[in-house]
Amino acid sequence: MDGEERFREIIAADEKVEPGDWMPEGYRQTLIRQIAQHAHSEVIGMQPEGNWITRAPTLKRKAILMAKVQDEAGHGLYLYSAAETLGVSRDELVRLLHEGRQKYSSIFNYPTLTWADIGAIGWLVDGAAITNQVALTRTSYGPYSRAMVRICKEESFHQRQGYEIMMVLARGSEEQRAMAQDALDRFWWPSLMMFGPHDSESTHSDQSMEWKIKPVSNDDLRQQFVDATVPQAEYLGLTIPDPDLRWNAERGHYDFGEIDWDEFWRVVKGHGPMNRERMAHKIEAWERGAWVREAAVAHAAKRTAARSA
Ligand code: BYC
Repeated sequence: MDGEERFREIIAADEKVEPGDWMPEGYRQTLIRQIAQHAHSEVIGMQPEGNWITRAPTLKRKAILMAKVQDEAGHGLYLYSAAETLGVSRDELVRLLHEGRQKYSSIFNYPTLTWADIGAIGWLVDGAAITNQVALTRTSYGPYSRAMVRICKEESFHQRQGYEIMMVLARGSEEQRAMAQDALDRFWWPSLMMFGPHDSESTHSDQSMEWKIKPVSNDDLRQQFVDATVPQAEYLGLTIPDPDLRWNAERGHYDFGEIDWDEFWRVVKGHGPMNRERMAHKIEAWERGAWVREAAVAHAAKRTAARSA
């Protein structure tokens, strides 16, 4: 059986494509693009929450937030490693990001103005991320799928810690409730945007679904997220900022209003509230950390030389 035939058989049988297997060049490039974008999102995603580490209201909250932000760095590492199995180096991917030739998730271009935003990010942003990533555990590329399994376990802790922050605020003073509502108002629509454009507008969906890189479509995942999240908002006693949101008994799903797609594309194209700041900070941190990477490489080389002596 030739490579192409074997590849088709693996996809049809819902088995995993592994790094040594033959794969179409388009499949490899699509995975590199998506996994790199995912990795960059995890790393840039440390910034909005990192912003609150020094200001978390208690020592316990600070320790939890530090652990969460550290987890995101770890997720970035798993994902860069998964991308490297496709024959591209992490340095190259970082360079492409810094040159603006690869993307990261639109959601991280919004500011975190209050402590409640940390709750909203855990609840909504990690909640949206889990919805997407649980589906991706079934992706056809083995290393990406396995990275997702581990990441989802950690994300579910992240989601709960965010929801718990929201619960405390929603049951707190009037001022705290108002903070929680304000965070929901600002993060609701950007969270729905995380799932990408409508299926009809999505450039890559048809091919990615045929290759089973994407097991579920953008719109179906967004609907899943809305259906799961509305009852959680009701439990908190908070109002989702969408006048068109209502249960549709016929469909068995919530109907919801239209996303502001102009805003989405503006943010994706680099003109969101925090795009410039996020990238400037990322590049500065990369440059400041050069000596650490150089020292690690020199140390590894010394150890290899010592072992072979
Ligand atoms: N933001 O054809 P489409 C986390 C782009 S981090 C920016 O549907 P695709 C966390 C898309 O790239 C978790 N760009 O694309 C971390 C494409 O542009 P190009 C992040 C977006 O790839 C820290 C164009 O629009 N999760 O959880 O088939 C703290 C057309 O879109 C976005 C992932 O990265 C967007 N939202 O589907 C807290 C999940 N949406 O490349 C939490 C992995 C679309 O042609 N990624 N674009 O120039 C995916 O599942 C898919 O890539 C997407 C998009 C569903 C996002």
